[in-house]
Amino acid sequence: SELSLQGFLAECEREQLHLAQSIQPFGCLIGGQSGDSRICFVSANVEEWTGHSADALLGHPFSNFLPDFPPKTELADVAATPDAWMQPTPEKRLYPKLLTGPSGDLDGLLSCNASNWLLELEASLPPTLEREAYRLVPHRLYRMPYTEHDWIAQCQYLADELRAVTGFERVMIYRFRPDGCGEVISESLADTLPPYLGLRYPASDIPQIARQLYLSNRHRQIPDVESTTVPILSHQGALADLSLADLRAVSPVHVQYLKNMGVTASLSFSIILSGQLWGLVACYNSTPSNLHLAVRERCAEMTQVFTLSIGGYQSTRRLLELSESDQDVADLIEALRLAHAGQAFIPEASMDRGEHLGPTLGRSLLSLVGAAGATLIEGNSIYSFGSAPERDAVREVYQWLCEQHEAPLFATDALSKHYEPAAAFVSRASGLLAVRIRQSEDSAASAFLWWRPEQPQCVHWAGDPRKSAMFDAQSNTLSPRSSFERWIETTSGHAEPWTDADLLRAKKFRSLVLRDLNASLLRA
Ligand code: BLA
Repeated sequence: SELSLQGFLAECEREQLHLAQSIQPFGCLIGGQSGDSRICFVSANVEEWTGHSADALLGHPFSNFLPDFPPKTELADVAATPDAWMQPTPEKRLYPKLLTGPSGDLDGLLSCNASNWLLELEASLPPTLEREAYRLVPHRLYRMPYTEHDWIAQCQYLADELRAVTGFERVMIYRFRPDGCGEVISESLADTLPPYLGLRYPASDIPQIARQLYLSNRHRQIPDVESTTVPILSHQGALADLSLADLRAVSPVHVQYLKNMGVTASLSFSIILSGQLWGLVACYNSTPSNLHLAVRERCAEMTQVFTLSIGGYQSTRRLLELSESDQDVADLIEALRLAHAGQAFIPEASMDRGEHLGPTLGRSLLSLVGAAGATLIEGNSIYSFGSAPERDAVREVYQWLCEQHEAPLFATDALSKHYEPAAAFVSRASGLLAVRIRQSEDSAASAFLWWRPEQPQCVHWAGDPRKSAMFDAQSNTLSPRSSFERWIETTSGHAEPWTDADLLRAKKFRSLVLRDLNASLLRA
């Protein structure tokens, strides 16, 4: 039922992922309090990886375990004691082949935060794979996309390239939208798999706490959802904070989600732009897959280079948008002038569709802010273009606007949340952007209203996701397909939100119309 779903989702947001007190078994962990090099937690598998028993480590100085740490080559930048070395530092440090355990060389990953330091150990890359792992990031990733076509190609290139390097079956670029929900904007996948490209998902599929963790970690690996987690043994009850741990055990809910997707291994890379989590690259495989730390690091490097092109593309788009918006506003003003000159403003009784005002006017109106419908109100006349509510409904919306909203600009992606009667035309016009030009008692009021339809109609999907028979009803609550349906539910009554650029265009347009009006008033 709806209530239990809400309760379940709230539960997800409360799960303290970083305090899991267990790890995945693809390595082992040793840790202690920040600034204190005594060991106060180890994972229960520490002996099989290092040859040192938990008892021999817990409560003892770190130097008993690794006398040569910190490495001599790094002594210059920090005071020479291990205690100083284990102070909180913002980064993680990778030490290839830090030591040799019973089954071979181990890479070390040292991380510190305010509460504790952690040293994680994983199998080192075999020499035969080194060449591949340390290959340079391909030149093409440094290209700056200028056009939308280049941008799409760049995303595809990253997805294809990461799929080739990781050998995974599906690689998706998953982008967070302003309201926190996510959209698959690019995808590289094996022929046999159903595409998720273009689908959108509710924000709750990736809880806030998980997003926070992706902000401080460049990659996250889950080699096998069937593997058994390893508990962390603690000295005198200390709690390990695993925020920066690569080995952190996975939430049971997410494990279930992955199983429902038919996924056994998952690998994700954070896309961080201006300190914000812009999105994720999510890689999935139906069989277990454990990539070496060096390979994960290289993939993270590729993702980071890609991030530069997002920034570059965004600023190019912004400049282009500025000049295009000037042109579009000018075109619309011109179309309005022509319509007036042709005396096309016939009394409302004769016609309420605006087509007779000339084809350019309708087109210019709609394209100014990317709307599906537009209404022009001049005194008592109402002209609509494209997909807009009925005339009487429009009149009432307009009346409500004049009574309730002082500001000349009003924008919402969910009109019915502000104005209840709008529920009657929610699928046709959930979004409203309104610009009023004059409102004084003696002058004829005029206004421009733009409409956008309810959201799912705008989503480009490959096939109807609701027709997928991939998942049984029992697991349905946690599959990407059922999540997509949940997204449709949570966004019902909402249109694609108006962007800052849309609002800027509307404001520009308003000030130009005002200028023209004032000019003609002066002439009169
Ligand atoms: C993590 N959930 C994730 C991640 C993705 C998704 C991409 C990042 C890590 C990963 O890929 O393994 C969601 N994956 C998706 C979506 C698609 C996809 C939407 O392929 C669509 C194609 N997940 C839920 C609910 C909860 C939840 C209701 O759906 C509530 C607990 C939890 N998701 C959840 C958690 C993580 C996560 C806890 C973090 C996993 C971790 O890093 O330990």
